[in-house]
Amino acid sequence: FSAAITGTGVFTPEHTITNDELVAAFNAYADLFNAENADAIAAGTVDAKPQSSSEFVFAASGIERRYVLDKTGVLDPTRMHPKLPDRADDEPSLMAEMAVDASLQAMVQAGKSADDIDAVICAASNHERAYPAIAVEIQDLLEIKGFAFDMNVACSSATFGIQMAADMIKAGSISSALVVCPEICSAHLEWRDRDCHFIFGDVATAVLVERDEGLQGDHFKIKSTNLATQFSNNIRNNNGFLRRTRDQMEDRRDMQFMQNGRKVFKEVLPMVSKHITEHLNDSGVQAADLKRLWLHQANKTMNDYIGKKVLGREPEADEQPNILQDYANTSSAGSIIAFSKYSSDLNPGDIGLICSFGAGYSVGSVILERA
Ligand code: CO8
Repeated sequence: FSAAITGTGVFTPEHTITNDELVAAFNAYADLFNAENADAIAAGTVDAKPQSSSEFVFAASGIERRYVLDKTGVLDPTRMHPKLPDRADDEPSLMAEMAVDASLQAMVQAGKSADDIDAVICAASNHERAYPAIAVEIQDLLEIKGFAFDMNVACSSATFGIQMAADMIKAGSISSALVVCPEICSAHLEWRDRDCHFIFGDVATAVLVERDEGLQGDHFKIKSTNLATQFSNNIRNNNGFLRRTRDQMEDRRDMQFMQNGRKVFKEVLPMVSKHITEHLNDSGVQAADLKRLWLHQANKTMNDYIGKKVLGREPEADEQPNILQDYANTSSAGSIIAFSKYSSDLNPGDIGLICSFGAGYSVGSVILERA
């Protein structure tokens, strides 16, 4: 058997935060902090919070705005994180609700119903609770039979999930699976840290992967997938179920996203360019054959560099579409949003590559051919 992507969907939250709005809130928070800590700052025991700037954010990342589930909490200088009301156990969880929205879009695009789907993989950087798995809840809400499970490979969760689905299809154990990536990045971002407060946004994506046999509608054949990981502490979040076993857990900085951005930047570029080049070589695909690269959406300069290194020349704007200017970094969902929005114009036989990279480190690439 072989596998194909037959549908995609993107759930986009209603609220957007522009860089100017974000920076105004951060600077108001910094002013408050500095006023409250004026004596300690004067005594040299606490560092004053420096101001952020929209110009820096755009120049450093290429991000212009981001979508979030709740804007008011994030922009309240006395709060600086989203306010997402608790839901009763018999109500759909937030992640499940977002994923169901994206999944229904993918199913409509593929012309498939719940009866045609055998499995659900919820692949994301954070899961709203420990158990029951969010994927099983999504399966229940969509009335899909078969099985479902959660997995986490941070920003590479989508490509790792696509390989899991494709491999199960190739092995003959299922004939189709939904790979969903609901990402509530606003909840793990430290909005009070100017080094990273601009980085993330919220979104959910869904990809329907099916056995490539008698498929009628538009689809992309999965020619091959390739995954790699290499341990690094440069992107880390220490939040987890051992939290309450530790002392001084209130408001600890390491319970949110932390990174050594400069190091990540330097290490990502060679690792990802090499990974893509080797995957292409192993699959007998020339870089010159690639019509499109759908890259992880973290940083424009990083993507420009990877595109140039892989193609051996400056990519044309439509060869390597970015969505990060509008969505910011949405972790595992970024490359899938780019694929979902910028793939329908490819012609039969055209080849493209999805590549994710993230904490772990983790890199995943998927070579696709338009049927
Ligand atoms: N406003 C004004 N000034 C600021 C601000 C701000 N908001 N933030 C920092 N500055 C200042 C700093 O204090 C510093 O000042 P000084 O030079 O006096 O010390 C100066 O600006 C430069 O700061 P940085 O060195 O932090 O700025 P960079 O130019 O490095 O940009 C980035 C920061 C954008 C975070 C950059 O380092 C980056 O993109 N790194 C790559 C990592 C990344 O993209 N992380 C995103 C999340 S993780 C992820 O999605 C996975 C990515 C790849 C994983 C790897 C897998 C193989």
